[in-house]
Amino acid sequence: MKKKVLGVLLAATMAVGMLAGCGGGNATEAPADDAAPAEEAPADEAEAPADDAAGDVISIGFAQVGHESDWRTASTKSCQDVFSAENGYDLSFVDCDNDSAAQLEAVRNFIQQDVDYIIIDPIVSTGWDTVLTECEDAGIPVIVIDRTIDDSDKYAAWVGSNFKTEGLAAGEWLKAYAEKQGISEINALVISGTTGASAQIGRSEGFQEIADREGWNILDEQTGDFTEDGGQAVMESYCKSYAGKFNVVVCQNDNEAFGAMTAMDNAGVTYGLDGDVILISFDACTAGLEKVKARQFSADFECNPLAAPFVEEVIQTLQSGGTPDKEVYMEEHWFALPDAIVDFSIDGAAQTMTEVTDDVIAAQY
Ligand code: GZL
Repeated sequence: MKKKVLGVLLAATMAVGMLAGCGGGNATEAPADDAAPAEEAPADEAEAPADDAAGDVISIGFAQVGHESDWRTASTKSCQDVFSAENGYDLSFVDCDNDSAAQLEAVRNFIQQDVDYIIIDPIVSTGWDTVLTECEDAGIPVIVIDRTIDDSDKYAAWVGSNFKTEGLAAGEWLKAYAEKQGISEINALVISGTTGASAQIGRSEGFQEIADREGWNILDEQTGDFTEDGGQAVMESYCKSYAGKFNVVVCQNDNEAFGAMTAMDNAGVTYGLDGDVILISFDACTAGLEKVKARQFSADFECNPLAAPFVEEVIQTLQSGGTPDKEVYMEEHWFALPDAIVDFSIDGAAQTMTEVTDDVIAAQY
């Protein structure tokens, strides 16, 4: 369908602000001046029919990273639920299976299909300017979600998280928790995410900044590619190479941490609130919070996957001829059990930790 930018008033769906997550979390610092933290979620309004004035369906091409984690599953479901046929959309979804070449090809196919909008969650943050120029030349607005594109700004908006803040939160929490536990020396092993993904870059950068400031030993950092198999393979290697030398393991997503648990179990290494090793994870998916509740994860730092309602607001703004905020930051929460809830700040901003209860787990994604 030819895309149209319409002067259709969508005030009813625009007036309501939006709030990501369960509410009351740590609003992510928005580094850019024009960044606007996401506000109150438009609840029912997000389900309002999105047809344009002609009643035509709005076509969307979505090039998703892959299916590598629980987080990814929730991200995909969020988009499929919001951009459904009953909501007035025609969603062309491509799972790019962590293959950057396939992702670029998917975007070019969307251009050929002349969709109204293209959504991209970029596997890696570079190599995008050429294809985004092709989208611009075709008059197709691009909305980036989750991970960032660092070599081009030819997109209408980005909706996601501040990954460096997540890394800083994990580091500042570890400092406070180690002090509470009377741990004076940190010897950490890091299982990082997909190399070159902005989530990996930001979490590594944030945690390393605290490690450098505190004089911690980062014994090694290897990629687990955000998968459970990857986390297990790296942790098996670590258990051999650094046996008895580490007291912290940082996994850059829950699925890597699940794999690391298996490897440490097999190697007889104890972890979690009652073990020898502090185990830190990111994402805070439902299964991850269950590990926190079981005292196996020491803490879990959320990255909110439910971007679609905020993307829909961007599309509605564009449909009505408006200009969306260039950056929309999702709220994040930092999760632990009471034994591991400590006071800490990020760049002087006091942080709130959320206790993991059965209700919190039931409400997660
Ligand atoms: C982060 C997202 C990452 C998650 C992983 O925003 O891109 O990719 O942390 C996922 O679970 O694989």
